[in-house]
Amino acid sequence: MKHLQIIIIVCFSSCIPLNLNHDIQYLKPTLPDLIFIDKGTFYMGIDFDGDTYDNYPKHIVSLDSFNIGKYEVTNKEFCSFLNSEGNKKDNDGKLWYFWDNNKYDFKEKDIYLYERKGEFYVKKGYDNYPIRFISWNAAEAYCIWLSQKTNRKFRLPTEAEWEYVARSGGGNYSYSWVESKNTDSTFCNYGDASYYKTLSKKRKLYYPKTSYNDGFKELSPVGAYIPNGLGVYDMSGNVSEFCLDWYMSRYYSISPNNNPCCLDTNLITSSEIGKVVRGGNFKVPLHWCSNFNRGGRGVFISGKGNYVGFRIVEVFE
Ligand SMILES: [Ca+2]
Ligand SMILES: [Ca+2]
Repeated sequence: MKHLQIIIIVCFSSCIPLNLNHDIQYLKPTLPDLIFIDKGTFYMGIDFDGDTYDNYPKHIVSLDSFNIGKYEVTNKEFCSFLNSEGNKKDNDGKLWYFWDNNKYDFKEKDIYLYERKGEFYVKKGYDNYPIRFISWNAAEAYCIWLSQKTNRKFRLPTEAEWEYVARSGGGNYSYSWVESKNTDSTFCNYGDASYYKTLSKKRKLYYPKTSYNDGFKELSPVGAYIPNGLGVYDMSGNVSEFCLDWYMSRYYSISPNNNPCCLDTNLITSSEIGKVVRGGNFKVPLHWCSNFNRGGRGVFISGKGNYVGFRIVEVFE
């Protein structure tokens, strides 16, 4: 097995499309564009409708003001971080970023940011695609690094902050284009008709068919669709986004009202070991991209996927 792993690493490294004259290395931090979100109070979650699982009861939440990333964090922005800090390992021994001899769901064509002799480059044309293949710890480390470089305070959004922004300030909208109906659309990057065609026969049996094409069969650059009511892009779809909270299915029934965030690991069950991800992505049906839909994703191994990224929040305390 060890021998096989070495072969895979060598093959993978040599297969990366490297034309350094055309690919770009980023060294200096770039501050992501930010949108100011004023403090406010809203009803988080939805009423129990017989079909809901973890996004009820609806409960009152008050939030302090913050800034949030206008877009998902991009390859260009994350590349500077990797060149500054290196690609470190999580506690499980796996690297922050994909560069691993494991069975992640990447293909060579999916790699837009790569390593060569310890330095990181972005493939030409992919600066503004969201970073993915990262662990939650990598996203957190990026926020810490950006805070140190700018003398400001960045972190991941809490789940409550994320939902408040996704709903354009707590409005009763199911999707980022300020839509309240659960309907097919072309206003965000989800698993549309073009994606459906790529599925195996077996997966098609379980995947809702749609006649809509949103313009992207796979990942899209950030900001390719209309923004939500606050001017924030891609809250629905493209990459799912890590939040600060641990995922806990019944958290809404015990959540405090002011600036809630599930950080107490004593509250969660052994099957809930993961950080919250929100917003759905280009590989799932539209209703998974709803502003209310919750999901949990492992911090370490399973956290690295071709459909999970993040955006940042700046706090003013
Ligand atoms: Ca799509
Ligand atoms: Ca997203």
